[in-house]
Amino acid sequence: MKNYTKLANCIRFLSIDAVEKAKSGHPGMPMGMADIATVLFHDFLIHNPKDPNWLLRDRFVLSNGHGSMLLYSLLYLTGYKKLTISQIKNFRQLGYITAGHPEYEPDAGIEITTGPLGQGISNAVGMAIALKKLSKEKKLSKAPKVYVFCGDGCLMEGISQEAISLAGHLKLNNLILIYDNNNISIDGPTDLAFSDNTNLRFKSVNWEVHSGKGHDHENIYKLLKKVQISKVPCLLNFKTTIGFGSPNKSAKASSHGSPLGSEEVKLTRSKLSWNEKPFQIPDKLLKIWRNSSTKNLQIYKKTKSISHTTLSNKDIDKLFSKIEIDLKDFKSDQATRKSSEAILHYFKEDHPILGGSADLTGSNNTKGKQMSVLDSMNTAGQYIHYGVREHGMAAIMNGIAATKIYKTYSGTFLSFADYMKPSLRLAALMKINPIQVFTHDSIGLGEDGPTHQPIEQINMLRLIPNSYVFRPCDLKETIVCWREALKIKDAPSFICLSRQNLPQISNKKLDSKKFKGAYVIYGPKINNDITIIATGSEVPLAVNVAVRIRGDGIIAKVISMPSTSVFEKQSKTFNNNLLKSKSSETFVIEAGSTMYWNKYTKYENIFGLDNFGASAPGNEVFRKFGLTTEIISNKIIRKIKTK
Ligand SMILES: Cc1ncc(C[n+]2csc(CCOP(=O)(O)OP(=O)(O)O)c2C)c(N)n1
Ligand SMILES: [Mg+2]
Repeated sequence: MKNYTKLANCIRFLSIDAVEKAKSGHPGMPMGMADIATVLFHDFLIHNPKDPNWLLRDRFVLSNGHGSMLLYSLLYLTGYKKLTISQIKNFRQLGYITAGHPEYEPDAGIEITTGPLGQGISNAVGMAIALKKLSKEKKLSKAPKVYVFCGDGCLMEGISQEAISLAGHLKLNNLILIYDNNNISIDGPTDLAFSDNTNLRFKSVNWEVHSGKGHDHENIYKLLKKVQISKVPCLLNFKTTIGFGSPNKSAKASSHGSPLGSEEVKLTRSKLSWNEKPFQIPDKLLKIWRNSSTKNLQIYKKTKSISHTTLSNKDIDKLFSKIEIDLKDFKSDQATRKSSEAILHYFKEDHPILGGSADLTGSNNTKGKQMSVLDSMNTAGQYIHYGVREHGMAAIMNGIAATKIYKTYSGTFLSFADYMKPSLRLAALMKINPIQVFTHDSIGLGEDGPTHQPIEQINMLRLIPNSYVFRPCDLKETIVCWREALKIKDAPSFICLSRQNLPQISNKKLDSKKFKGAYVIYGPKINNDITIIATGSEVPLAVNVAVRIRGDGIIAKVISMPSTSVFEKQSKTFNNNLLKSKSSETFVIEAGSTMYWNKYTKYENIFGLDNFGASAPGNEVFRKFGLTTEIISNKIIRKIKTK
């Protein structure tokens, strides 16, 4: 056996020294998990630092992302080119990839962004799903594995239960969760707030569970060996000591999140017999680390040429031109969620697409008719029944999207976007591209009432930097929005769709080849008196208003704006020209909170609602909140005539 203690101390002291130099960070976790990480990387993890993007590598996820120096140390020691010693010396500094918490950088071996606890476990479930699916499609004998480190915090977070429950159900035997069971979190010993029987908890959701000693290299090796051939996901529950090696701070919360301090660093060096200068790794040890992945070269050579296909923009354009032509004569009123379904029916079995819904398949209309269900028997399926687990679903989708193997989408009601927000934000931060289909997108859903009627959600989504919000008004707009969302490589998309039927009105007006997020759907392009912007189900309402006020001599142009995000990326000239009117009065109609629209016009010109909806048929709820042709027309007429 190798001298794991010395190898592990390389991780410990790189972490201690980096945190010390940065004057901030979390030394306790890397010190506590160094032994397990060392055995894992030397003897089990299949990766190639010289080719970080090797498709069939194992994935390593640090769900307890505060221990980021553990990951950076491992990547430096094993020889990832982007992770130089200068990166380690500049931990937490501007412009370096060694950020406070790991930030997605696959070229450097950072497989996912973590930090918000619980997310990484769930991301790993998505990676395991994608890798099993890929392996089945490629007829490989086994799937790459996903190893995840997590701490007490990740397991206290509710999202972890959603993810492990689905992982157990799907029998993801390529998923190995390694628990840093150190009984410490920030406030002190975990018994302040946490008395779960973690092993029983995992067993109850069909995991294989083993307990081990996290500083006993033989024991760590034995358990990692054991789980290589499991039929279900595995938990390795290792008892560890946070801050291992620090005479005064080990096993204490004080080692969690601040530098040890120069005195304590000295004492730790002495205790662990580490006589090197800060950031210095003895050549002999570095060489062993650098050679640790040579064991993988054979499998690397055998599988490096295996690749996966993606849907190119050209493929997408071709498919969507066909959809547009096929459906161009569709004239009936139809909910946009149904229009969306009509599009999904065009996806083929061999398209690299992985859809799903959080138990609302029949309401979100998210399942294309040829899509087979992905389950423990059919690991190559195209559709996941996520169950009622929205937060878990969004994080699992991030894991799928981060592998870049499949384009993933799924559905729930727009009002439940709140349940998913932390993961939606992380998708945007990581620049990955899952698509969320949010149906029942306004008070127009009616009788299910205010708990289900979204108000502020669409604007919550619009406020997430680097994300795309779509809210089409009919079938043709839905086709264009789906096409655009599928093409986006570096941001998540949110497609908001109606429950209620809507007329087909964009046919002649929307130039689908030149989509700029907004266009004139009714009225003259120039020399109009006023401008009315509307989105989704309120576009037909806006057109009715424009027709009605024409009788009073007011000429309005109606702008349908199915994507504020796309529109706001256009040139100022284009945008100003589109919105221009003789009176410079712009009105907005959207059945949701008004605040976002302040940048387009003044508060009194916005027809929306800053209140919760009501339990009643949809058109009555619209009337209650003043969103009818008559009420809006009268208000506009009064305003313009008294100007
Ligand atoms: C969602 C979320 N809530 C709170 C935090 C702040 N936080 C960071 S680490 C931590 C304690 C985690 O305890 P544990 O996982 O046991 O880590 P250890 O101290 O053992 O390294 C907390 C509360 C966070 N990062 N994410
Ligand atoms: Mg802990």
